[in-house]
Amino acid sequence: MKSQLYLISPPKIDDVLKFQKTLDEIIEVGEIACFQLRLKEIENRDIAKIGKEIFPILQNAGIACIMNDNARLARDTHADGVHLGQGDGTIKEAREVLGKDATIGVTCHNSTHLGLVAAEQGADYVAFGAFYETQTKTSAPRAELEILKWWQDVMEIPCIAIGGITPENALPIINAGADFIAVSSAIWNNPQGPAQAVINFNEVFKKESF
Ligand code: TZP
Ligand code: MG
Repeated sequence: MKSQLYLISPPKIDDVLKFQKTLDEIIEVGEIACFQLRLKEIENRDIAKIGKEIFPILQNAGIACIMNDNARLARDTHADGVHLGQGDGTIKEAREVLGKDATIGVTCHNSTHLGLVAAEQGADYVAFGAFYETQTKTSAPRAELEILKWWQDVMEIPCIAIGGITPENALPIINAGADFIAVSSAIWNNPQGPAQAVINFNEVFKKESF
C-alpha cells in the first residue's frame, strides 16, 4: 500500500491568519491524509481556539484532523480523532468521549507489545518512532525499521512512523511498510517553504518499492 503524509503542526502557531494561508498553499500542491494539532506550550482553551479556526479548512479538503493528547479537546474542536501518548488516558475513555467513528491513534515507541495492547483495546492506528534524531520531541526513544516490517506482516491496523523524517531519509521507512509518515520540522522548517516540502514528500511516495 502506498504511504501517505501525516502532518504534525508546528510546535507554535503565533499568527493563525498566516498559518491558514500556509495551509491553503499546502493543500493546493499535494496529498495530505491527516493533520495533527500538537501545541505543547499553550493552554487548552487557546489550543481549542486555534483548532476551531484551522480544522474546517483541512476537513473541507478531505484531510482528517487529529488532536494531540486530549479526547475532550478533540470533541470540542470537532476533530476527527485524537492521538494518545502512553500517559494520555485510556483508549476506552477516549472512545466514550469521541464515539465509535473517531480515529484514535496511540504512541507505541519501539514496542510491538504496546502496539498489540493498543490494537486489542480498539486503537485505529499505532505510531512508532523516533526513527531519526529529532528536536521536536527530545524525549522520544529511538525505533528501528524492523518494527514496521513486523507490524505490516502481522497486523491489520495501520502504523505511522515518526521522528526526524525528511524527504531525503524517508524511503527506507516507506519501504519497511509505514502506512503513514508523520512529519513536523521537515515541513515547517523547509527553506523552500512548507508547500515545496509537501511536494517533495509526495515525490518520494511515488518511488516506494513495497
Ligand atoms: N513523537 C516522536 S518523534 C516526534 C513525536 C511527536 C516529533 C516528530 O517531529 P519531527 O520534527 O518530524 O521530528
Ligand atoms: Mg501526548
